Amino acid sequence: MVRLEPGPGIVLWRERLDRAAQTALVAAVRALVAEAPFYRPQMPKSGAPFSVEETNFGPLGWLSEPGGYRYGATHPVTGKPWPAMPPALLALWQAVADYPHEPECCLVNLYRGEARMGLHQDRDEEALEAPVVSLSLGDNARFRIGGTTRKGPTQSFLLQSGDVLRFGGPARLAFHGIDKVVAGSSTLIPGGGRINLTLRRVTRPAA
Ligand code: MD6
Ligand code: FE
Repeated sequence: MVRLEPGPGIVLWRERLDRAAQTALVAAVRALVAEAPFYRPQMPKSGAPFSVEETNFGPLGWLSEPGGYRYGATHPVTGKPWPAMPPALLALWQAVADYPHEPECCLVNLYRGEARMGLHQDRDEEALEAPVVSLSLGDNARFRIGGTTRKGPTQSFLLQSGDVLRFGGPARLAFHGIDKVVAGSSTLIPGGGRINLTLRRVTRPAA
């Protein structure tokens, strides 16, 4: 495992999970997706469909709807509460987040075909003092990150299966996105593609 610091507040652990751990996590995700299926979110206002499919685990799920972004406790299609986060993800958060409270949302992004994610900030959380931790599984992806304004310089690096990225502090509100996914670069996920699991604290813990 190699720990890199591509910029202030950004930490990247290369292959933080070995292949066996990745395989186990994919199996856990697939089992939970049977309860909380992937669905295609819609952009605020326009209602245009995302190219990625999403679901969530944990007490709160992140939702994008024509009315805007929000956190909610239930799946928009099934109406059921989101399944609990796999213990391996809670353990990962505890190992890398450097934050004393549990995450509340695990957003699951599935990239197949030409799916990508435009530059955005993660800023729908009250607990901005908590970092965001993300894990990549499956195909390689070109990740782009800049500063806290939409304009200005950016850098990009490849995220590979098993890589863990944390951003917090000065990078907590950095703009970031996925330029492209390299189809066929990994055999981890049955049916191919890339899964990204993003862990976040949403509410500010009671003092
Ligand atoms: C992705 N990731 O890797 C999209 N957000 O597919 C994110 O949007 C992200 O990787 C906040 C923190 C880390 C991330
Ligand atoms: Fe994000």
